[in-house]
Amino acid sequence: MPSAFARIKPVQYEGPKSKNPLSFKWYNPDEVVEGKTMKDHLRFSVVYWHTMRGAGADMFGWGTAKRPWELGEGTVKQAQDRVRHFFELVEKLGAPYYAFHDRDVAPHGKTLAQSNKNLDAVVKVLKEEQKRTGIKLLWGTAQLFVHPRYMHGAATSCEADVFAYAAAQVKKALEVTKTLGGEGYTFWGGREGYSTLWNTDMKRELDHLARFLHMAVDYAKQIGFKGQFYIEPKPKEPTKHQYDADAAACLNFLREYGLTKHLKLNLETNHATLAGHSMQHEMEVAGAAGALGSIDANTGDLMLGWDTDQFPTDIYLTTQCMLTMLKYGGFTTGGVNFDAKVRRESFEPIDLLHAHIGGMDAFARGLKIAAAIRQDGRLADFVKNRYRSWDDGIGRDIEKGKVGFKELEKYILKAGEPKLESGRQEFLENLINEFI
Ligand code: XLS
Ligand code: NI
Ligand code: NI
Repeated sequence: MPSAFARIKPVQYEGPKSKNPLSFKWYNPDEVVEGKTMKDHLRFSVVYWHTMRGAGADMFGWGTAKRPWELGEGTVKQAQDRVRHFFELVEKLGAPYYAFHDRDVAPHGKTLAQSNKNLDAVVKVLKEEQKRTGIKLLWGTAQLFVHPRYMHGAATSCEADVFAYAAAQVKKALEVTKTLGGEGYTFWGGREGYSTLWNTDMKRELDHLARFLHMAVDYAKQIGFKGQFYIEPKPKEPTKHQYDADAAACLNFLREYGLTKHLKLNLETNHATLAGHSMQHEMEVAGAAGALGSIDANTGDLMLGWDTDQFPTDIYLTTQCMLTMLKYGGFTTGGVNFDAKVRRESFEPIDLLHAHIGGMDAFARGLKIAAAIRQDGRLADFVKNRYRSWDDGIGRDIEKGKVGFKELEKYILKAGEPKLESGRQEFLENLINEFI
């Protein structure tokens, strides 16, 4: 079978001076940063859904993308062939990981049994290709939002039979993720939300979602799946309100239902901005709770209010991500997963290479800049110094729980008006620019 990427050479690091658009200017997999190779820091992952199945359609127009692997009748055989094109691309990019949904690798069947059979046939090829290339599965997931049966939600559907169907689908998805040695499993709440509260029993739906996640955790134990579970926040799209709205909402949900031990967060940049947050904010919220798991690396367009899922090229963004990631010890099970798609106008397969190369370079640069800022130390020193009043005296007594309101009243009557220092935002912005 002639591959769509046969003429492309493996992408190599050529350094910032190179004019070759199909080379890395910054991503040098074996280069060591803070004691670890770039490859191990960044753990890049390519997604199957946008990369292979994205056709470039939008609500005003048909797909535009030229995709040789989509020419066919949508058979299982075609799905198997598509996998080989995908692995060739990932291999040439030198990305160590990938991620997929059950229904984007294999076609829907008329029955669940048929869908499972289709999936098994494709998983066989995924396994062969993983073995051939050494590329690993970052996480698997089930697509619980495309089929009309999920119109009211999956785990939060008003129909118990839909919950049962979704459970059966996730059961199978967990099994294949385990078979493929997946390092994680992600729950993104596809249609778990509502369009109107007039028809919604929110409390009951949330209880059901928690029940569903507990069942998944139990089943993983039964089959010996040891991968990390993730929940992926998103505030809206496709529903008006998604229950997993942002990192804080997810953490509250996990705590309320006794699930914090079992799930970490998979944060996505464009979802953060839809929630009115920066990606760094979301990562800090997760990191502070010990739940910073993985990231879906993309970006939105500030002029458009949608989940446009563009490839990340903004060095400030990647620097912020990597600063927070390094602060919390780096990725362990997770990675930088490009949940991103090329623009509708970028319709040729080669655009997929430009897109991923740009994203990988932007993150490599962000990593190097973050490491340089940490090595320099002025930023960390500034923050540490800003909180020095808590290191001894009354500050330490408050943190240690040694004093209450009465003691503080007595203290402040004596000490008088507090003395304040500037937050120096502009000074710090200039400092960061020294490194970018
Ligand atoms: C959609 C989500 C989705 C998840 C996987 O907005 O980002 O792609 O990452 O189901
Ligand atoms: Ni995502
Ligand atoms: Ni998204």
